[in-house]
Amino acid sequence: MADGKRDIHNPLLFECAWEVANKVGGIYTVIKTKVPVTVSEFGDRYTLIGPLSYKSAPMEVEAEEPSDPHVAATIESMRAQGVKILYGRWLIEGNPQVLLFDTGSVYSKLDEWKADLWNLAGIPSPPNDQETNETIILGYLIAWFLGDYVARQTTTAVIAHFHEWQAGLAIPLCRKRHIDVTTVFTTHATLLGRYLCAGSVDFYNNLQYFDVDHEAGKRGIYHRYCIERSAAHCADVFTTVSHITAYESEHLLKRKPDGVLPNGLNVVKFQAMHEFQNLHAQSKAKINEFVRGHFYGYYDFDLENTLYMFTAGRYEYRNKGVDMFIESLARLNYRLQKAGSTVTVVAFVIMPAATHSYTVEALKGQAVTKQLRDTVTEIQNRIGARLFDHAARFHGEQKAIPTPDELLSEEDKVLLKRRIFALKRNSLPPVVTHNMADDANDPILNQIRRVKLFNNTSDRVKIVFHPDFLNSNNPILGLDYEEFVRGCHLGVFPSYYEPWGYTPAECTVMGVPSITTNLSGFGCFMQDLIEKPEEEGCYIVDRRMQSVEDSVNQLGDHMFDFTQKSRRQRINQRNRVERLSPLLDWKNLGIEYSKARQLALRRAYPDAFYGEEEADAFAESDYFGGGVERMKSTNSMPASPRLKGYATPGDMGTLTEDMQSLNTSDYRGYNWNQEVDEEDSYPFPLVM
Ligand code: G6P
Ligand code: 1S3
Repeated sequence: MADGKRDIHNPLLFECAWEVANKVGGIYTVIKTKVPVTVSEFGDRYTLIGPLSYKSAPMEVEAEEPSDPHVAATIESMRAQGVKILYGRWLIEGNPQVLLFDTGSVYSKLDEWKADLWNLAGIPSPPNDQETNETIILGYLIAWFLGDYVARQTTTAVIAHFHEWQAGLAIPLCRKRHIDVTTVFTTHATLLGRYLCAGSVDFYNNLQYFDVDHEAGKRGIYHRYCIERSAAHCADVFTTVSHITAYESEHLLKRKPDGVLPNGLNVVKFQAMHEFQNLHAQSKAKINEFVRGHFYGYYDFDLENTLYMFTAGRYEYRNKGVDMFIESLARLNYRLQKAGSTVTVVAFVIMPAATHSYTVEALKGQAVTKQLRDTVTEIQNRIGARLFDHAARFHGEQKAIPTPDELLSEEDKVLLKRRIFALKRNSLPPVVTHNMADDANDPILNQIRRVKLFNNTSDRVKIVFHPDFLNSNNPILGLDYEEFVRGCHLGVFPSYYEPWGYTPAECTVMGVPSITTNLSGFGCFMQDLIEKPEEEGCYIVDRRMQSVEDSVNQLGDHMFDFTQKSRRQRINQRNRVERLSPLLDWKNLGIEYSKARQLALRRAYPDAFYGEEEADAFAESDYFGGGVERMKSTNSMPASPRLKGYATPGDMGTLTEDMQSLNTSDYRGYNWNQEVDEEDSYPFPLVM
């Protein structure tokens, strides 16, 4: 542990995560988008540590020799003992140093380390849990590196920041081995929370009553839970990504987090508003192309009067609220039909699942429309040539304008008819683009079958389930995710379990309205910051204080109201949404990470801070020089969103030593404990 002699003014930072240069899910986005602000604070005193994935690292990382001689010596010593390491620069904005360990190179040590883990921390590890084995190896490698490094480099303080249990095992090891680093652990969810919510448990009403060891054991994740809990308890500073997950962590991991570090994005502002609006129109045109192909034979609706809604994310049917989304779509369909509406809604579900590639029907749809387009282009060229020739020729006293029959030849008509006849089909447009590995038991397909949204002509709501990531090289829906989001009109994310939720945040910075819930970290964050989020195009469904039925109705109402907006209203709303993006910019939110690191240094090296006003001043300062931009209203711009009076999101940050001494679990205005003491003894009375 800390010996108090290290320089705490220019500390080194090692940030460790499973998803460094290795995309699996949301943590990759956190790490990658945060790099520019972290590099601007630490420069080359910052290094990211993760596992070496031979699938992605060769494309993402450029090998380089470390400039820090102690890092070089440590790596050399580990290599001499058989550890394969890639050190270099991650080729992303900010170009940070990365240190990647090949876990496969030291599998021979697994049993030894498992035994050590049991002796040291009493954490068991079953033989066949590959994810845990990887976690153990990565944890031991990181602890090995840090221990060796701080033994060589003895002058400067070292902060080690760990994300999620899969990178967090090094924390108890650092503590038990008295390695002279200060540690921060950020959890992006809790293992038990995710498992419990995915079942049919009334999670939020029972949070404080779960027998955590028993529940973890019942689900076969006791050993993983032990790793997560020990990381949370052994860290100098423990944080989460939202207040709702802080509350969950307090009850499930049994340590109240020191504070909340909300997730940001690397926001790129356009010079002029219309630029992102133009991007919407361009991307929408590409989605239109897909829709023409997918619905061939049944394409009887007007694309000028069609709205694109979507949900996307990790395939967690209940946690991500897909159940609620599909149910609400069915009700929306009924309401639009009943109202005699001419609006069509095409709803996309983008969630990767096990598949055996595209269906023939889905591929055929794109092929026949492409053929039709090629034929029309050929005919168009021939008509152009005939028209030119006709106009150029001398006609004497006769008319110079040709008749349609003179322009469209019999051969052209036959060709065109053949292409049009090829658009006939015997089946309805498919609701899924791929052959599912387990079609009969797929929860999304079963729900679609239950509510009978089969893309009939009479349906005003059509549905397309794309069970794979989007990519511009795909033969179907060939757009990158960002392009796709920009082309859509509304993102719908009615999550039940969502520690943060990047999907609606990404919509916001791209100027796309979204619906989320007050059980998602993002939803609570926006609700806390903005007075009337729905007026800004950020709709938040209440899934806490009302029944499921009422939540579905509320979601349905938001969707229905959205379909009633005019194009002009939609354009205005997109402008308003886009103006919220500074709230989600790392340039503003990065300060919470800085505070966490400061707190860690203060806890590990209290003597070094003795008599210094600096640390206190730091917590108060406007570190990134601006905070959330105050949104000025001009005549040409939509009115400013009304913020709730916080100058910066940091004002709502909770990371102070004081927080520890407060006898309240008020993470940001929610006085959870007080509510617990009230009559119904529930933090929020959810009737499920
Ligand atoms: C953007 C474009 C406009 C276009 C509009 C369509 O704002 O700049 O030219 O008319 O998108 O909006 P909509 O909501 O109907 O897709
Ligand atoms: C987690 O990923 P998930 O989709 O499994 O971490 C993300 C990044 O913090 C967060 O946005 C998300 O809510 C969590 O659930």
